[in-house]
Order: sequence, then C-alpha cells, then structure tokens
Amino acid sequence: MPSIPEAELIRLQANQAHVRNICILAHVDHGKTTLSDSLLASNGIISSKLAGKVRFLDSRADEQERGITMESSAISLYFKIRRRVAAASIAAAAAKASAAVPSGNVMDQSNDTTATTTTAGTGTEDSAANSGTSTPAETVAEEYLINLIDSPGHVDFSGEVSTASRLCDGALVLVDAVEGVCTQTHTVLRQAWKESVRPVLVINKIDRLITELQFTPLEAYIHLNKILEQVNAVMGTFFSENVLEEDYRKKAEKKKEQEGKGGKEGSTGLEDMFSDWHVETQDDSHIYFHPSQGNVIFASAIDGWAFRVDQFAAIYAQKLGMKEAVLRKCLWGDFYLDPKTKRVIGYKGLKGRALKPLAIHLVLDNVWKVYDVVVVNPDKEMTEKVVKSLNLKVLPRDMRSKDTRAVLTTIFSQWLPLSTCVLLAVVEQLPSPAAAQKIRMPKMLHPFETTPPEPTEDWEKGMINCDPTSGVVAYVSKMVSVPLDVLPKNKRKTLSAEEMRQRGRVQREQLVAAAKSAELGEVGVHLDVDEVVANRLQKEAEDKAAAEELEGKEALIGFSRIYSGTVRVGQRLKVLGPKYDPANPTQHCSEVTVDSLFMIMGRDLIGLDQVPAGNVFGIGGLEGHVLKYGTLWSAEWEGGQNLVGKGLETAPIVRVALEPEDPSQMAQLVRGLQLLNQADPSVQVLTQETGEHVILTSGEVHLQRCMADLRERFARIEISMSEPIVPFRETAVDAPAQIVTSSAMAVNEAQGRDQGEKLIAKSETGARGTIVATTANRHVRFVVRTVPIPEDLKKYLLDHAEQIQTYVEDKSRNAKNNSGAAVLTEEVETGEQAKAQKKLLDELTPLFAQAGEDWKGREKDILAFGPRRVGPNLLINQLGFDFSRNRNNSSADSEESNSNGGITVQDMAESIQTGFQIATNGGPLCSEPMLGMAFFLQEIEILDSSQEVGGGSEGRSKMAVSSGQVITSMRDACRLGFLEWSPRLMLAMYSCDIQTTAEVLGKVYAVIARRKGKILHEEMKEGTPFFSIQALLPVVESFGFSDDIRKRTSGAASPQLIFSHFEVLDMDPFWVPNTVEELEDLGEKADRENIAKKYMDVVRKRKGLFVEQKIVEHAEKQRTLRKN
Ligand SMILES: Nc1nc2c(ncn2[C@@H]2O[C@H](COP(=O)(O)OP(=O)(O)OP(=O)(O)O)[C@@H](O)[C@H]2O)c(=O)[nH]1
Ligand SMILES: [Mg+2]
Repeated sequence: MPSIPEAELIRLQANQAHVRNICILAHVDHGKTTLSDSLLASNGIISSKLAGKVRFLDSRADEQERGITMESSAISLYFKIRRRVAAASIAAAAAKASAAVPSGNVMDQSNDTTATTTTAGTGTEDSAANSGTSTPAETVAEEYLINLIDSPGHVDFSGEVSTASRLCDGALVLVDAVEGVCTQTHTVLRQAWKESVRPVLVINKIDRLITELQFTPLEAYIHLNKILEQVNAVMGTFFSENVLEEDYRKKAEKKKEQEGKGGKEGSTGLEDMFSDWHVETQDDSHIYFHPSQGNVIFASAIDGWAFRVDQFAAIYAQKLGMKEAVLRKCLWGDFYLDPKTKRVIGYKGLKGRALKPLAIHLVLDNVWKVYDVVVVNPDKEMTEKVVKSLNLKVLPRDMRSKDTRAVLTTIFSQWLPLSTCVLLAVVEQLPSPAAAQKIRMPKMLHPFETTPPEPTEDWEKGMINCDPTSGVVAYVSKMVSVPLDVLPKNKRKTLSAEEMRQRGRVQREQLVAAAKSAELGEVGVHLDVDEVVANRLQKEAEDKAAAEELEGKEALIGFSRIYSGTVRVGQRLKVLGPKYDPANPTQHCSEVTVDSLFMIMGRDLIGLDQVPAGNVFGIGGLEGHVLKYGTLWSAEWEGGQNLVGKGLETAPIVRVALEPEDPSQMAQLVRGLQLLNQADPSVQVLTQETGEHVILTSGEVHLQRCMADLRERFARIEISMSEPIVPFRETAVDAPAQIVTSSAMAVNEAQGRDQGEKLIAKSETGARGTIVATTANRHVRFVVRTVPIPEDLKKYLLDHAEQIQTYVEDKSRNAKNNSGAAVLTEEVETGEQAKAQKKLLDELTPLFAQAGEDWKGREKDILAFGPRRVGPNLLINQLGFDFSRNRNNSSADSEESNSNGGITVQDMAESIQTGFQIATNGGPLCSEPMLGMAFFLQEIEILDSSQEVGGGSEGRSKMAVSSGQVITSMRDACRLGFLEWSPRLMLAMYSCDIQTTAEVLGKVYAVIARRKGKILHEEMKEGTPFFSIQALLPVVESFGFSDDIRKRTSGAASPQLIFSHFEVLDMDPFWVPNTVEELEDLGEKADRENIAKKYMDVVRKRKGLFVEQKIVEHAEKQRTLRKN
C-alpha cells in the first residue's frame, strides 16, 4: 500500500467531525504496540507482512530489546470509508457524515450502517462483510484523520497513561483473552473514566484460546463472556461510585440550603428514600460493553484479524432472510437458530434441545475452522475449500506457502482485516473532538460541580464548542525530547520516486553530454565528467557534515492538544505553569512565540503552519517555559485557567545518586539531568544537601530507562550510579526493652556527656521513654516523654498526610510567627482554613480519646507535625500553658526580651521544635525518618536566666548559644527516648502482582520467599491454567526481582511492582542472643540472623555513620593453612 501524502493528513485536520483522537490502553504485554502495527500497515507506513512483528512504535532500542513500551508515541493515520447507500439516501448520508457524532449513549452511535459497506486504506474494495457487489455510483466516500497514541502498560510508566488519556477523546482498551482483567486494566479503565474518555473494548490474543489453550468454540464463548463480565463489573463500580458521590454532594447541598433557610423541620425521611431510588434508577446501560452494541472487538493482533459481530450480521442477514439490525442484536447472547424453522429463537424456545448459540454457530466456528485447517491440522485441500466458502480470493502462490502462519495472515487479511475493523469501530463508536469536548470540558473546568454552570466566558465557549475561530487554549501534557536531525527543517528532503528518477535522468544526460564533448574535443564546453562527479561528491560531503553536526543534539517538543482556536507559527501565547492560580495571574505565567508546529508521526515529524482546535500536535519553542506540563492560553485573553489534572504517577521510590565517571564532565551531567527532568513527567531530579545529584524513579525498569536516556541522549557521558538507595523508616514498639548493647550506645554517641555527668538521661521516676535533658551550658532543663503513637491514630495521620500538609502549609503561609503555638488552635484567618482545621480536630478528637488518658484532649496541644512539619510524628505540649501566648507571664515582645536580658521559655520554643524536626527526620537507628512517634513536652525550666544572659550583643550571642544547645539537647533527648522503647526498622513494601502458569508456580514462590516476600493471595483464573498471585515484597530486596523471576520461569511470569506502604520489620536491630540455646545456635552477636541489623548497618555504612563490626581477633586460627 502506498504511503499517504502528508498534504492529505494536513487537510483533514481542519475537518473536525472527521478527526478522532484516541489512545490504546492496557495492561503490560496485552498487545497494544502489535495492534498499532496493523493500523500503521494500512497506511503504508510499514509493510503488511511485517505488521505485528516490528512493533514500529517501540522505536527505542531498549524497548525493542525488552519487548515493552516505555514511552508513549503518537501517529496520525488516514482512514477512508466508502459507505454503500441507496441512491436516494446519498444526500442524507452525506449530511449525516458531516454532523458531529452524537454524544450520550454509546448505542446511539451505532450509526445506521445497515446498508453500508466499508473500505479501508486508500480505497480498495473491502471484502470484510460483503461479496463485492457495490458499484462506485452507490457509494459515498468519507475520509478520517485518526490521531493515535500508543501508551506503555508497565506500571512504572503509568504517568504516561495519564498523559495519553488527557489528550484523547476515546480509547481502545485491550484485554488479553487468556489473562483477562489485570491490575493495570483496572487502572487504565479508571483513568479513562476519570477523564471522560470513551472506551472501546478489544479482546485481543483470541488465537491463544485456539492454539494454546485448545478451547472449543463453546468453551471460548463461555470464557469470553466471563471476561466481558469482569470488565463490566469494573465499569459498574465506577458508575456506582460516581452516583453515590453525586448523591452525597446533592444531599450536602440541600442540607446547606435548608440550614440557610433557618432550619426547616427535619426531613420526613421520604427524601432520603427517593434519593436511594435515584441511585437505582439512573440509566447506566451506556457504560457497559456488549458485542451487540458494537463496542467490543475480538482480535488477534499478531495474526492481523479482528471483528465485531455486526460484520457477521451483514453477511448472514440475507442468507437467513432476516433484518440485519435484528440479527446484530442476536449475534451474542442466548439466541439460537432453530434448524427446522430456520428462525432465531431465544432460550425458552430451546425446549431442552442442545443447540449452539448463534455466536458460536455463525461466528466462532468459522474462525476456529480456519485455524484448524491451516495451523492446528494443516490440510491444503480443506484450506482451499474454506477459502472458497468464505468467498475470498487468495493467490495460489500464497496458499502454497510452507509457513502456515503466513497463509493464516493472508486469509484473514482478506476476510477480517484488523485495521478496517478497528478503525471503523473508532470512527463509529468514539466521539469527534467537538462532540467529546461538549462533555469533557465542563467536567475538566468544574470537576466538583454536579451540574456545571452554563459557559459565560469566551474561552469557556471556545473550549466547549471546540471552536477553531476562538482564542487559543491548549494543554501541553509532556515535553518529548527528539533528536535535532528529525526536525523537518533539518531533515534532508526525501525525494519521491519520480523526483529521484528525474534527478538521475538529468545527471545521466549531463554525463553523456560531458563525455561527448570530451570526445569531440569541443572547446568552450565547461562540463566534464570529473566535474560532475566532483560536484556530486562535494554535495554529499556537505550533507554529511551537516547531519553530523546535528547528530546527538536534542530538542524539546511539547506534546499537546488544542481545545479552542487555531495555533499558528509565530503567534504569541501565554504559558501557564502547573502552579498557576487564576487568583494570582502574574505568577507562573510567561509569554512565548510559537516557534514551530508538528504533526507527530511516530519517530518522524511533519512541519505544519497551523493547527485548528481538536487536534493532537507537537509544538516547538516552549523550552525554558514549560518544565513538564502546562497550559497555553491566547495572549489576548485576560487571566487563564489551569488545565493540569491529577495524574496516575506512582510514587517515585527508587533513588540513586549519580556522578560522572570523569569528574570534569559534571556540567554535562547537570544539563543532562535538566533535560531528563523536563522530558519525563514521572522522574524527580534532586540535588541533596550533600551536593549529590539524585534521581527518583518509580521502579527498576523506569530507572534503567532513565539511565539509558542520560547516557545516550541527554548527557552523553559515562555515568556511574550508586546502589539504589531504598528508604526506611524508624519506629518503636511497646515490647520488652533489650539489654542495650554497646552498639546501641554507640548509636547514641551523640548524647551529651560532660565529665562523666550525663546531661541527657533517662528519668528515674518518670514513665517509660521520659528523658531529662539539660543544655551543656546548664541554662535550660526540660523533660520530654517519647511514646509510640497508637495504631489507629498513626493510620489516620498516614492516610491524611495530604490534608495535613495542605492545612499546615496554608497556615504557615498565613501566620507570621507561629512558633510555640499549637498548630491546630491558633486563630485562623480565612474561612477555608477554619473549616479545614475544624474537620481535622473533629476527626482527631475521638482518636486521641481512644489512645488513653495521657492523650485525651491533647489534640489541641499539638505543637508540630514532623519531620518537615507535616510528617506522621507529633510534638505535644503537656506544659499546661500555651507557651507562645503566656510569654513567661510577661507581655514583652521578643525584641524586648532580648534586650532586657533573660531567656524566656518562649525563646526556646522554636529551638525545641527544630530539635524535634531534626530528630524525626533522622532517627537513632540509621538516621532515617521516624514514623509514628509522639513526644510530650512535659517540663521546661530556665535555670539562672537573668544573671547569665545580659543585654546587648553579648546577651544575644549567649542567647544564640543557648538556643543552639537546646536544639541539640532536644534532638538527643528525642532519640534517647525513642531507644527507651523497643526500636524497629520499617521496610518500604511493594505490592506485587504476578500472573503465572501452574507449572512454574513453585519457582515463583521460591523466588518470593528468598526475597523475604509474603504471599497475600493466590487465585486460579477460572477456565485457564493461570494463577494470579498477590504478594508483598520489601523494596530493598526487589532489585533484579523481575529478571530473576523471568529467568527462573523462562519468561512465563512477569511481576508488576507498585509501592504500597511501610511495614514494621518485627525484629529489634539490637537484639542479641541471650539464652544458652540462642547463643549456641547463633553465636555471640547473631549478626548472621539479625536482618534488621543487617539493613541498618548497610544504611549506616552508606551514610558514614558508626557501624559496629566484629573484627576477627585471631585471624590465623581461622585460616586453613596448607601443609606443604
Ligand atoms: N498469541 C498472540 N500474541 C500476541 C498478540 N498480540 C501481541 N502478542 C504478543 O504479545 C507480546 C506483547 O506485545 P506488545 O504489542 O509489545 O504488547 P504491549 O501491550 O504493547 O506491551 P507494553 O507496551 O509493554 O505494555 C508480544 O510478544 C506479541 O508478539 C496476539 O494477538 N496473539
Ligand atoms: Mg507496547
């Protein structure tokens, strides 16, 4: 098939009703890239023989090598349908074609294709569901532009799925017919739902049911129905979640209204009842997938076929003498063909007879038959018969091929070509940008409104109507890095065959003329053979030099979707950053000039002059203005609206430190990291306090991709990488304290000692964890008690981290000086904040009450959360007074207290908090953050304040010394208090999903057990030999896990790892064997067995902290000396 001229594609961009923006979403390895291959082949981008084998859109070397997609890529495709219509209805059909696809019920859209035939690609007659009876006079051609995005399925790259779905209006959601609904299927369906992206289900790899599982058509039918049920169950949960949420919101609104009216009498309960009915009565039929609705495709991407049942309806309607529309509804489900009456009957009509459902009889049997005669039991004669009965014209040469798979693809490419079926479904089932934006835009602009208000602003109208004449609104969802030599302006023009021939002709003529003139010895003719050749060589050398200069350089292109207006090269636009707030329009906002525009064609770009609303495109000139994502806004319009949505990104958990192999190349590394940070939305690039350059990635595969990118594209230098740094947490539990060993003491080296006198020591009289601390200059003495936070409260703090963070941040932004004041009680300025605080307090009160007498009512005395002011540890004021207000019973402000001498308790408040923040940020075990510890500040006393600290500069410097010492004392007191309890390390855990076959189950278990994982759940997938296992695996043990599992199971299992939570490792890192048996078993220090100590020591070693090591005393005794 010849490739489509660029001009055709560009022309179609302007025809909104004929544009579709779609993405392909699925769990990893369900066949997305393979499927897109067939679609590309239909446009002549790759050869149809190679479709399904090259995985063209996986253009990176590492993608091809590992066989998984790591970056989403986009491509624009051309699709032409020739609809067969009766002469009278041509006009009507044409009118219909130009109208926008109706929104709402998916079923509405099944377009009356009863009398239509389709052709794909550039217009060859399609035999998909017809015997070629149409005549050109009866057809209307419709052309479409399909902007397709292939997304990665691996969980490490879920960020890319959010990007893709943001730009699209429709999605093809693939499900592997054998594996069924997997974790990522769930995730991508949810993402599509959230973004109001309409899905079409593609059940792929049906060939595996035939060749691998050897299902009969009946078994396959039952199995496929189960998959449909699973997917619909997932959709159902989204729907009910939505309805309940809406209901809740409505009730809340109503309540508010009633309150506003001055409290009408309580509701009769009737309203509640009605609203419950409302949940049940909402129509949800349009969200489900059913073959008869045309939104389910059955496919085998690798063998290049796909069908929707209505294709078969078109074939059989005439044969059975039925109306096509009726047959279409019966082709999936409990409908049977009565052999006597030749009529379609329902289940009741069966009357005990064992008939096959129509779906098997008319559809699956045929597919199975082809596989049977070609692949399973190859039989040439039978194959020919089948081909004939299907009315296909296969060349004898193709039929004779020894490669059965090739015969199969040849037959299917004629009978059920994948690209036609899929693209037709896209065109019919998925909305055009104009139709989609009517639904998506109000939701995007007013995510919390049940009924979005009518648009009033120009930009709102422009977006909702997808108006190309309005001002520009576009969303840049990511920055893609492309090699400079790919940019159209740098590309050497590829010549068409005709131009090439023409050029050759000219050169030949010149050569002949030159040769002739040389022969004749003509004078005055300047052309000679050498000159022609030299000219050519020089031109080639110049081209090569230009190409070399560009090689290795990268440019950043914004991957965008335009919702309103038409963007043009040279236009000035506003760029709104992700933190842009309409209330503060001057911040996070800059202006750019559009440098270039592109249509993205996989690894190629086509230069454009303008892009109208409703298209996906690439834009140049944003470098330095957009970091990862942003909104483009017409410069003429005031203000703006931030379109940045919330993505799917998994929390980046794998952290490595990087440095160049050659230290002089640091600048390249820094530049490379900047580029990486821009080009990948899910990576985090940091420079630590120590000056180390660190990247955080969402998993091992993501890390490997980032490293490949840095080494080969962005920095282009050798980079050495530290061992992955895995985060731990430190906590303590209420278990018997161990005899504190020398290592614990060493850990706590920092605690202040002064000539044998302990300045920070355990209180003899106080409860467990109580520490009395005195600063080294003996100015301040305080008592702080450490207590592990009870489970429920800890869980609340962890689950509500985001709320606490927003609240505390808002507050510290508003408050001028809040040191020493309880975070939850100071008067708040804004209404929103007051509400947030009240909610937080209301929820904390019962939890504190449950926690015990000490805790009751203390939620009002929380001085700080830590570490970093927002974490899950608490500093609680138990002094009995609010020490920011009572200012030691004087009303002096801080200026005065400094000058008149004398340190006050208030002056210490900030230092105490800082000490708490430092301690919780790095606990005593291995300086990792603490989790779930509370510190009660019980007493604070200023010893001899007035005499020691005088006024003036001397006084101030003494003050500084004192507050510095309070910080260290508080830090050490918190750490020592922590060690009074039984300390524990907490491990970051991955939740791990593995699909595997029964044969290798044992091996999978062995690998998980060796890596200290725990199996949570194991389930056999009904009807298949597959098991799905859910496990928890410590992140620290996870490196190389995927490879290990793949190797040991010969590729039969591949895990998906997602960070889940921190879990306590129930082992005291300071535990040493005490009893005789333990000593016998484990030796004196138990360092072989104590995993907690092992982890702790690794971290301590990395951080340069003291590690207690056993040094062999008499080395020679342990050596086996060879006797000679
Ligand atoms: N038997 C069979 N194998 C298929 C089919 N489609 C794809 N595959 C195979 O499944 C594997 C994964 O295919 P891909 O197309 O790379 O899958 P993907 O969904 O793009 O994977 P990611 O992008 O990594 O998520 C490849 O080995 C394909 O050959 C199919 O219809 N039948
Ligand atoms: Mg892929």
